[in-house]
Amino acid sequence: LSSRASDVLKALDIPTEGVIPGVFDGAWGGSGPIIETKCPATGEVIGRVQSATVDETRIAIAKTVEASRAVRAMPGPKRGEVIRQIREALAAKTSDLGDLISLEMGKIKSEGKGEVQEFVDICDHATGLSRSIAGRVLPSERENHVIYEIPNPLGVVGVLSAFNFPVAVYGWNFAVAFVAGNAAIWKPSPTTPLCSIAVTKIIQPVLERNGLPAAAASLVVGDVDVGKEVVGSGDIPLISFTGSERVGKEVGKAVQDRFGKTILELGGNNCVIVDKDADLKQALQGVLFAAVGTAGQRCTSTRRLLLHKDIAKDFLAKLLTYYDSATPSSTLKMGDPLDPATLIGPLHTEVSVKNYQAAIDGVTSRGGELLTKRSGKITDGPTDGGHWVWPVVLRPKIDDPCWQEEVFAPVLYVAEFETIDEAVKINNAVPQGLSSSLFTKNLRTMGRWLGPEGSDCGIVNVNVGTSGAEIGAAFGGNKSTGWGRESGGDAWKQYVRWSAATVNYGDKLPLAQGVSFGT
Ligand code: UN1
Repeated sequence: LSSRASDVLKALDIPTEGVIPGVFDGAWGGSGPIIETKCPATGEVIGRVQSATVDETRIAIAKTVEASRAVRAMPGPKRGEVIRQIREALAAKTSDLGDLISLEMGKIKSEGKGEVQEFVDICDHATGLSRSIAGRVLPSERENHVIYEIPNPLGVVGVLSAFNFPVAVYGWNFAVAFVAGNAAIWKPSPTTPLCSIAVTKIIQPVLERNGLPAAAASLVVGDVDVGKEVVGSGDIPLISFTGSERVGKEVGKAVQDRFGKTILELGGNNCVIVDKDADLKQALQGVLFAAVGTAGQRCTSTRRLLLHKDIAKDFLAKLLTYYDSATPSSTLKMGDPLDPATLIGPLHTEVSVKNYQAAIDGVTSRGGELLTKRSGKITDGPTDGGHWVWPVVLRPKIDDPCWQEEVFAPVLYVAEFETIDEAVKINNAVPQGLSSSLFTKNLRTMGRWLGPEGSDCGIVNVNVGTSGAEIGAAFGGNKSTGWGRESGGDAWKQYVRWSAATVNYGDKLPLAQGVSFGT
């Protein structure tokens, strides 16, 4: 193990030798297949993790169910206090955990750190929520009656997270689910097991210190069979899944088949519209971060860029200057994710590289134009053994099928528009509905964009890029993105079962709607 990997693992209490247990159900274990986790920048194997068998997954689910009883018995504000302590424990490890995210996922140092910060932020939100999670008291039409709407815990929430946010997405779900009175079982992406182990090791002692069974934050590292066991379990009323539309559709059907609930965070096909009156410098910055940042591997990354025809040529020329300068030594520095000066890291896996290449080949073979000087896999990349690619901008044919699909890589499609109505129509003319941005200084255009004739996405920004949302508002997308909402806002309302309770404190039994029934 390289010294930097071993330093980070040691700081996070992860063994640097031998096999690392990838199952936690109150105790650490696992006897399933060994998963080798690799650093995307160097190919170095940074851990060998023993995954869960299907039987172990079942046991972990049962232990999580048991733990959920202790969580729901704890008063809400006390649960908030536990989350506050978890927040402190996480904050103390921000730097090491952030570095582990960079090492295992491949995102740059400040984004690794930012991801831990996102977990810290949601803990703050959840702690506050623990004192304000509230139902309602409603007037009844009947004399001496009152109606309550009561939120009660669901039990266990299953969280299936993706490789690109190996820490924060679990955080959004765990923190909110927990203050709402639930335990959680986590099935992370098989390519980022160490991040999930590190997080669980931070949470475990806090739960134990507070007299709770640590299986309230269970973990099952594993592949499809483990995921299917969690998704299919009748003991898990809510499945929160982040990943592709293809897998999300299967998850949605499987959970529906047993009448469970889902929160789905699936593909994004996020569009930026730059109008002719926009602050072009600001728009350029916004597009660059959202399209090239995280090497295009956020579900909120910008995939489509629509430029007003009056500014298109100049804007594109400037944008391409940046793209074409993306080298290990330029201002848009590509390189080792842990070097603080780096802005572009590697793709996560070789599969991502293949998808990236297939997208470019597809568009160009159908008559689309490659606008950047370089494209393809970089063989002599900034580090040996990494999944390095040139970020690209393409001008596909206007009816090319690529416009409809998410490619999880730094591939940006560009087109021009004449009227804002046309641009909004193009924004909405895709199956997905996650994030969208309009750059404008025009108040009327903004009003239209935010209203019923505007963007149909879950995130509708103005003069802010498509990615990098804060936790305050509920996060999620519409249409084939799955309609799920997580993190802030009213997202917590999905993590409870609602009861409508009519209470009669009189001595008669009047019926609603004036119905009479003899007696
Ligand atoms: C994701 O890519 O799965 O808005 C989540 C953002 C981040 C979360 C992205 N706060 O880009």
